[in-house]
Amino acid sequence: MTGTLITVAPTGAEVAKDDHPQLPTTLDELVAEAKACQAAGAGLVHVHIRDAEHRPTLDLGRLRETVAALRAETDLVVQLSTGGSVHDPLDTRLAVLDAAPESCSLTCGTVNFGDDVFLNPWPFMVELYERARDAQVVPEFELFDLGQVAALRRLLDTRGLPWGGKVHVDFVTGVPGGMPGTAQALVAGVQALPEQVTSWSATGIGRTHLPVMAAALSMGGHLRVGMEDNLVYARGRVVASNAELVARAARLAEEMQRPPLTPDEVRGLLGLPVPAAA
Ligand code: KMH
Ligand code: ZN
Repeated sequence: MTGTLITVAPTGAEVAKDDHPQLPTTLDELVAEAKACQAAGAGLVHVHIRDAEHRPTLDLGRLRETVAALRAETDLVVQLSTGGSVHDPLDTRLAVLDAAPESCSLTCGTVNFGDDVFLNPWPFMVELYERARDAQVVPEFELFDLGQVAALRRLLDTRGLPWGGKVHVDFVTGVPGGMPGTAQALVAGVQALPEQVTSWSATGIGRTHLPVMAAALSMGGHLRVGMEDNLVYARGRVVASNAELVARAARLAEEMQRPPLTPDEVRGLLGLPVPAAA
C-alpha cells in the first residue's frame, strides 16, 4: 500500500466570492493558499482562476501567470482545469493547454450539473486527449458518472496511453446529476475501471465529502479536497481555509498508515518527470 496523494481544489468555478470571502480568487490569495496546503500535506493543486471581478475565466495570460507563480512559490504539481465553468466554450477549454501546466483535467463525458449541463462530447474528449499528449501534459481523467468509466475505457483502448504512461482517474461524486457520493457508487466505479488505470482518487461534493474520503482511503484510493467541492467543515461550521481541509485529510491518511505523498512522489505516481534537485 502506498502513501496518499492529496489533491486540493481550492477555488472551482461555482462558488461566489461575495458568499465566501475566504475563497482564494486573486493570484496572491491562490499562491498563499497553495503554500499553506502544501505545508499541510497536499501534493497537487487543481486550479480554476478568476478575473478581477472574481468571476471564472480561462484568460490565457492569467493562466500562464498563475502556472508561473505556483511553480515559483510551491513544489505542487499544477493541474489546470479544462472543465472551466459550464458556460465556457469548448475551444477556449482546449486552449488551456497553451498555458503549459504539468497536468490537466479531462472529463470523460457530458453530465447534468445541477440545473446546467457540463458538456464533454466524445470528439472534444479525443481532441483534448491528443493535444495533451502532444504538449506532454498528463491528463487526470475526471469521472462524474459510471457511464464515463466506459468512455474512459474506449479512449484508452482506441487512443493508447497518455504521455508519461500512467493513468490516474478522479471520481467526482455527489454532483446533482452525476453518481451519488456513496461508498456503494465508489465501489461500483472502481470495480469497472479499465486495467490501464494505475491510480485513482475520489472526492464527494458537499455533505458527501467525508463519507467519500473515508471510503476512498479504505479502498486504497487517493483523495481530493477543497472549497471547489465542499464549503462546510462540520455541522454548522463553514470551511475557514482550504488548508484545514487538507490538514484533516492528511491526519486521516496518517492514521490509515498511508501518509501524504510529497509533490515529487506524486510526480512519480502520475508519470511526470521529477525536477532535478537544486
Ligand atoms: N466547473 C465544472 C463545470 C474540471 O475542473 O475539469 C467542471 C469542473 C471539472 O470543475
Ligand atoms: Zn474543477
